[in-house]
Amino acid sequence: MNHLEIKQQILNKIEEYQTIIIIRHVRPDGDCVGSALGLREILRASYPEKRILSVARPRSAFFDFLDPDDADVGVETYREALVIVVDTANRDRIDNDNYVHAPFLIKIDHHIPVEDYGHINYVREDMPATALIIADFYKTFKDKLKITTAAARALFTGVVTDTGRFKYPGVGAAILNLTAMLLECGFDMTEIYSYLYVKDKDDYKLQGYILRKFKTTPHGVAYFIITRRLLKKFALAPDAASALINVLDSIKGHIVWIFFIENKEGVFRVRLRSRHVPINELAARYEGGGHAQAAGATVYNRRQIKKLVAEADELVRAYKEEHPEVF
Ligand SMILES: [Mn+2]
Repeated sequence: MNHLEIKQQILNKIEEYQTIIIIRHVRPDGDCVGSALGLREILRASYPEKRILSVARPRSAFFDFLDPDDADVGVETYREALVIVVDTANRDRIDNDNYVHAPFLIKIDHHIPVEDYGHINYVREDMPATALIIADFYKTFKDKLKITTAAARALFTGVVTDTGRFKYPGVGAAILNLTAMLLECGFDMTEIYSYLYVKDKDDYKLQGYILRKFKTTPHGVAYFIITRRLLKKFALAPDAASALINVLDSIKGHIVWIFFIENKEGVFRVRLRSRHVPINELAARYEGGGHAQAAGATVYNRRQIKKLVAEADELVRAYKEEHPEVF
């Protein structure tokens, strides 16, 4: 089935249901929140007679500049609702368990398709943000659908956060054209940046600490372990700390960078990033996955941290050997 056929099927389902509940993944990032709220606003504006909700557990206060989510509703409502899950690769990461009661489930995502948990699975790996999939969906049916300033603002937030302010691979003319369409809806881009760039002073102090203390491997992996003790010392939530991974993103010769964040005693969430060399297969060996250049995993002790770092180092060694022109 081509993209247009899937989009048409999704639109048919949206038209068929009176109640539509949009849900997302745990620990939502800007793209996840932005695509959920953007889709909600587009559907509300387009179908004022329908009940359209974005239901999720409380999100980080960082996104308070976006509209709030909706209060949850009873299971009975789910039983007659269309549920759309955005930005979520696998069932385990869905943050709202009530979707199991829904008669129809649609997955809209841009991560590597590890699990087709929906009745319709619309996965666009060519899109660097789910918000762009929503923007493109609107564009495809713009004769039927309406977009609002609030929708465009939320989607734009998703696009800028998931593309690293248009810096990551996969951003080309088509993406910038979709983004231009959002900007034409008349929100203040500078205002959004003013929220996105602001960090707590403790963030900056930890950033300085990381820059002084990060470790490196012989072939070019930079990594840093954030223990619970460190989180406490800098009064930071694990999510805020893990967002600092970009601190290590431009160290000459170090094309893979990794954060290990201890979220339970001895259990570390792993964030992997890279230039050039794909790291998602490495992540998959440690209960994770993701994109070629941005992936996540989990390790359960220091020995596994060592092993993962050694494997990343070997990956970099092999890559540099095969691509001497890059270095
Ligand atoms: Mn995303």
